[in-house]
Amino acid sequence: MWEMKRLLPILVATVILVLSIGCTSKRAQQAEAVQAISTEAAQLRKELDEIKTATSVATPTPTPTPVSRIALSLSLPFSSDRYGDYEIFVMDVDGTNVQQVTDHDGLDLAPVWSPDGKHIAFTSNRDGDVQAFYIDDIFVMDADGTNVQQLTDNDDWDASPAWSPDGKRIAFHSDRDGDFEIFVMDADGTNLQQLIDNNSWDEDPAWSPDGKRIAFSSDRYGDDEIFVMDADGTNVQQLTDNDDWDEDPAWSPDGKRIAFHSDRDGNYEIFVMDADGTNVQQLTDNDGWDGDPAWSPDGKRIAFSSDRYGDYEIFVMDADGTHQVGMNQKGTSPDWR
Ligand SMILES: [Ca+2]
Ligand SMILES: [Ca+2]
Ligand SMILES: [Ca+2]
Ligand SMILES: [Ca+2]
Repeated sequence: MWEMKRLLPILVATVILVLSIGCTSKRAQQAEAVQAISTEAAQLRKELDEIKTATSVATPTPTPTPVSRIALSLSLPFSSDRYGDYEIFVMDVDGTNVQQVTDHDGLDLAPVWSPDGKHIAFTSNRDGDVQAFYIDDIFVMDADGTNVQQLTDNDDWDASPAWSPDGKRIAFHSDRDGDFEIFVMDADGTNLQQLIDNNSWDEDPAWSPDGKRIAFSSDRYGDDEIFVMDADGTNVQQLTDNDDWDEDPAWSPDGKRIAFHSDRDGNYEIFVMDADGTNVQQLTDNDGWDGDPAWSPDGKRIAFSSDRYGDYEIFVMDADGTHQVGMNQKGTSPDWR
């Protein structure tokens, strides 16, 4: 019995020790489990952050689709100017939402969108005698009409600007050497190059969508024909050949076709041909003047101006000449982006 009395505390101590070891062991296991969960959570957070980073790189902020609009020039009806006060307007493709983007006594003509749609190049005599029709320079402005910059500055007739597809250069025609020639300059007006030098009128440059060629019209063989040359002025090829006036070439966005206007039926009509001059098709046919063709960005339609109902108005048709619709908007020189 005494033995039991002696042994009991030892036994109790042993039991407590065993239980204590057991508890300690369990706490250790719990701690290990917590540590493992914590490590796993950290790893998951790291992976999640990596996924988030990867996702944000893979999907940049989407660029809003630019709204397709048509720029045009229009003579304001209530002007004291001798030739009227031409201003540049832009409108939606259905003829609504018309906005005036220039407001100057000078003649502001022939607007052309930069390829990114942010700027409009145009022709104006605003820096000099606003009564003088033949003293024009090339200007560029933001698409809302602000930030106007003058790119050429002389007393000759610089007109018909055309952007290169990369937006870095602008071609135009000028009579600074006595007759019209095609010139090219950087989009800020520097680095001028003359591409043609002869005694005829070389006009209306239009850059091919791949940037490699420039179409233009020239009367070097009597009446105007459509020509095309490399963008450095070499390798000139004649695309039309007839006794009428073929002018104002415009490349389709895929570069396969060239629209132009011609008076080969007595008044002007819009025609389209393959880029090598073959497969000519007449798109308009009426007694009025139809000209200034400008392709839609998707190449499915062509905007143009026509006085078939009296005043010059902006029209749109399918690229095969069907569905010719007046936009109920007076104006000339449409350009579509
Ligand atoms: Ca004006
Ligand atoms: Ca010339
Ligand atoms: Ca001709
Ligand atoms: Ca006609």
